[in-house]
Amino acid sequence: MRIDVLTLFPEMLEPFCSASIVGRARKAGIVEIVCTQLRDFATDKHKSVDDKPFGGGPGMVLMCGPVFDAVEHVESLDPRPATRIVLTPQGETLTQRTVESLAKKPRLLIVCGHYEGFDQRILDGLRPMEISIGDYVLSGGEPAAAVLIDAVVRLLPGALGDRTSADSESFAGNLLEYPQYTRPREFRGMCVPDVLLSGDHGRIAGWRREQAELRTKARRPDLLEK
Ligand code: 6GU
Repeated sequence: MRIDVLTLFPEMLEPFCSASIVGRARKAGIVEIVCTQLRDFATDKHKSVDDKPFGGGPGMVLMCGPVFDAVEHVESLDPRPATRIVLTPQGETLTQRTVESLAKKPRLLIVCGHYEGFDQRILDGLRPMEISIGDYVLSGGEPAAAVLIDAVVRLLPGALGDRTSADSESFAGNLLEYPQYTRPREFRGMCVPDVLLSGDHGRIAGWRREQAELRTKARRPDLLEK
């Protein structure tokens, strides 16, 4: 897979994309991630990418010209068709289901906004998917891009190394994860549940399933209704 990111702050994303699972997948050639500076596509001498909103109001709006030019330039660098994504709090909330469908695409092109938002003609003209990562406000799309890239890349074949698969995890089966323990058996008077030390794999699986259900019922009953 190839992922392009158009951003005014590539320095926020580059270290993220070089570390941990994403960094390793990149080194292994499982994903190619290219961050492109949107400001390089500004056309005036001040290198403007944003301007005041027509009709007045606070803040600044990302201009059409640099975004269209950057999208068209970056798309021309590779023949695979890109799924265009704009990160915006106005978008559809990201879910594991959407992540799974994006992980099957050959190429993603992610545009990070800043300021008050995008000129509406960017959305009308480029027809991207509009994605939000939740109901809270970020200063820009870069943290959301990091979230999206992480969630997608870990699903690519080979990205998690020797693990069987990612799909026993929270949300894949609409249940939260069961509690996990490792050494030591006792820490500051707190003990690992006996069942996990029993060696009885049937009982362990039953206990884990029950714990996952109890936890989901208590914390995220909305997941059980789905
Ligand atoms: Cl994608 N962008 C911004 N600026 N804020 C957000 C968001 C995105 N998702 C949640 N909040």
